[in-house]
Amino acid sequence: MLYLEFEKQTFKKTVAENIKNLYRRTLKEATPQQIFQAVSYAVKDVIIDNWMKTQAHIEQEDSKIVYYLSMEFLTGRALGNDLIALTVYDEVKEAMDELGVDLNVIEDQEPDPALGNGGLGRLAACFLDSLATLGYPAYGCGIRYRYGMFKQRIQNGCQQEVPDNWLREGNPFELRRPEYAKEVKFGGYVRVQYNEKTKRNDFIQEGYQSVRAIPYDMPVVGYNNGMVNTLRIWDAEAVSDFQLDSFDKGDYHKAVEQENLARTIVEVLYPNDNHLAGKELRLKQQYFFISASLQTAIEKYKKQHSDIGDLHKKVVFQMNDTHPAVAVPELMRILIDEEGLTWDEAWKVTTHACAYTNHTIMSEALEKWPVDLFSRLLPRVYQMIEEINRRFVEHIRFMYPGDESKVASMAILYDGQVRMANLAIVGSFSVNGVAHIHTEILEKRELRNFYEMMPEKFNNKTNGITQRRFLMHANPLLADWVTKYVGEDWITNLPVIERLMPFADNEKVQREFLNIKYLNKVRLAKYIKEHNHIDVDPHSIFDVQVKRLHEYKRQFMNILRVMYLYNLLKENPDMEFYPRTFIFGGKASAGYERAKEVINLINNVGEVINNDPDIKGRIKVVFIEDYRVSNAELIFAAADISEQISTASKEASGTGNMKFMINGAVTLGTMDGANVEIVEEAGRENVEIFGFLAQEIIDYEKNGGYNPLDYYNRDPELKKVLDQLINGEYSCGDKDRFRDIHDSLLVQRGQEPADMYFILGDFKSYITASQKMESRYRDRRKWAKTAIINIAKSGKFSSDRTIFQYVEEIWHLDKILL
Ligand code: 26W
Repeated sequence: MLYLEFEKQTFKKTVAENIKNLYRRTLKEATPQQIFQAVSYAVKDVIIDNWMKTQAHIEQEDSKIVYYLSMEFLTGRALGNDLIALTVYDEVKEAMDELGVDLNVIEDQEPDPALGNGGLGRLAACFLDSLATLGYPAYGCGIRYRYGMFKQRIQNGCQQEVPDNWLREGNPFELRRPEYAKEVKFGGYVRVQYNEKTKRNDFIQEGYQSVRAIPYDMPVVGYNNGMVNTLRIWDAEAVSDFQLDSFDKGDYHKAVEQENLARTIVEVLYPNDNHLAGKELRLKQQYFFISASLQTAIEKYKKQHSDIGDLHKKVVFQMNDTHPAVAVPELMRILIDEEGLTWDEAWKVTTHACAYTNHTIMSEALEKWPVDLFSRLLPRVYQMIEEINRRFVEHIRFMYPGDESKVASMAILYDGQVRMANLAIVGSFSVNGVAHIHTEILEKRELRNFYEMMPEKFNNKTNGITQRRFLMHANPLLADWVTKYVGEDWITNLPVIERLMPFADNEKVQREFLNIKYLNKVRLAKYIKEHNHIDVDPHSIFDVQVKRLHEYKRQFMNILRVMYLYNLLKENPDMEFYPRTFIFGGKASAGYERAKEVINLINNVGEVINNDPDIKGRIKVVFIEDYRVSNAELIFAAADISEQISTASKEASGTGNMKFMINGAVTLGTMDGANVEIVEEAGRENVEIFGFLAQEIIDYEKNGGYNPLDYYNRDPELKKVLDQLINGEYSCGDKDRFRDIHDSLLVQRGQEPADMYFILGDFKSYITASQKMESRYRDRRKWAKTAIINIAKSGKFSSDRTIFQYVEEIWHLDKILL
């Protein structure tokens, strides 16, 4: 079916009209940014009709809706993506060409909405894409941060954070919807008052401050199906405009405070990944968007239904990690205080409507709030938590009489803290991990007591990525090549990409693949030349690690490997050595000193190696500044080797690993997260695996016995590399610059053991695996075969598969047929 009648001449006319109306300019006079705005408005015009139709249809069918609650949505740019979804990318490119405008340049005008940190936020964006494409009714609910993830600048080799004012030029894809504004209340106290009519106590929050939550809607366009879902992100405004006369009434102070609250609450995304800062403002952000989103869902439901006790039949709330877990007590509060349900009725609805996804076992990421902070900010919600906790603890004691250790590990309120993960588990009907090994670790270790008590809640949903953005948009050459051999079904049914298998051994096909990879490497080399002023050879091996900086992800181990290879080459200038370009990218949280030191080390090592004539350019080291969705697309397409080297058991899933795979890069990694499933799919012989297994790491952590000094003392090459960290070699003689990260490997710090992430223990096997990759690469035909098999076996890792499993096993939604 044709969902869009695209008329090139009309489109061109609309663009010109838009430029005139918006800027009083002709196309010739317009800046690229102005053309971007004009084109985007023209595209939105097209989308709006489908958007309205979809929403009317959902209402008419009275479909069940999933509300995907997430503090982060890392959508990336909309224009190119929407054109692809509308299947008019090529036509619009043509139309623009005829106007003398390069569509790529126009796409580059759009800022990346960076409303997320890393994996969790990008996963949410992939899920929205798949939901719309598969035809399921869904709302993404989040926050419209004024400032998203900071922009990263590298100065003198160090990370500098620059504010990201992504809304400066205006966002043509959003729709402000003040008519759906909601009030959200903070603080004050709860007054209890007997109600003669209902014969119940009323609980009335008084003396509070409130903010007005204003929704902005962004369309989420399904691929070639006419479906448009909504990403609803909330802005905050003061409830009443500043009134001078309130000064006279004596509420001047309060008026100012309310203004400030509204201003600060959506000001900025917390740039922490896997680390809780524990700031009150973050809890305010959480409650703000959750309360507004739940109010929306309930209001929508009540438009068509009178029995609030059946809410869970039409609505499901998926909580993206514990950040939205306040949804559990907030829903209880609304159902009891505002809708008049009894506790038991409300609990039934809540525990049938809420579901929770866990994305990490890193203990520093566990959300806990001090009781006094929580109860001061959300007094009535806190009372709900107290009662949920009281009943749950009673239940634990009933099931495990005399075993207070169960209470200690599972209670929601403990040690003066609210434990959000426990709240999320108790309040949900489903708890899922994001890769097999991760779910298994949750069940057997991290959440073992919960799993034993309520095994039926637990399930796995291995993550996925959208092939529409990460193959079709990111790598048009490879996308066309895939289509040539398997047809275009892969766009909405990725497993058919396995039809490539018969071609994996075909020399002509291999040559085509290698050529496309080469062209993509040329494209990235150009980007690197422009941004880093470094010449890299597209014939060299592009060995890439891009992801947030974190000790457990072990970028440190990677750069130690580069230092090791450099030493080797210096000592044996005539050795066989295939030219290799080591590419890094990723942001460190602003306060994460060790991660920033690693960024500094990478850049300094690059500075030394890239300028050493002795090695004749055979090693290059590049740190790509400001890694984000838009440049990620260039990077995945150009990669030969995908570095997935986390300490086993620590990376819940990873999704970058899948983006590399689908672009024909070969994984060099540990048996961690979804790497394990990549190995299963691609076959052991088509990846390079090294390092301790998760069980070995877990045993070391439990029983001790790991001593990094053993490795340091026994391996002179490794010792040399570590010593170079503190002899000034890579810091212009400053012996202290890298002392902290050096010591983190060798010296115990209080509770923290030396080399917590087993870098020294894995180093040797990492080097070996890395060298094996080099010999694999030398055999060009064999390499092409391996890469093609990886692409062919990537079918499982589409987020379409993941979403289908969520729908079938958790959400139980019906497909919309437009
Ligand atoms: C409270 C601070 C904070 C902020 C973000 C704690 C935890 C997070 C996220 C859960 C971290 C995150 O993004 N986790 C990643 O989620 C991806 C999607 O499931 C996985 O692929 C990654 O392995 C996991 O690290």
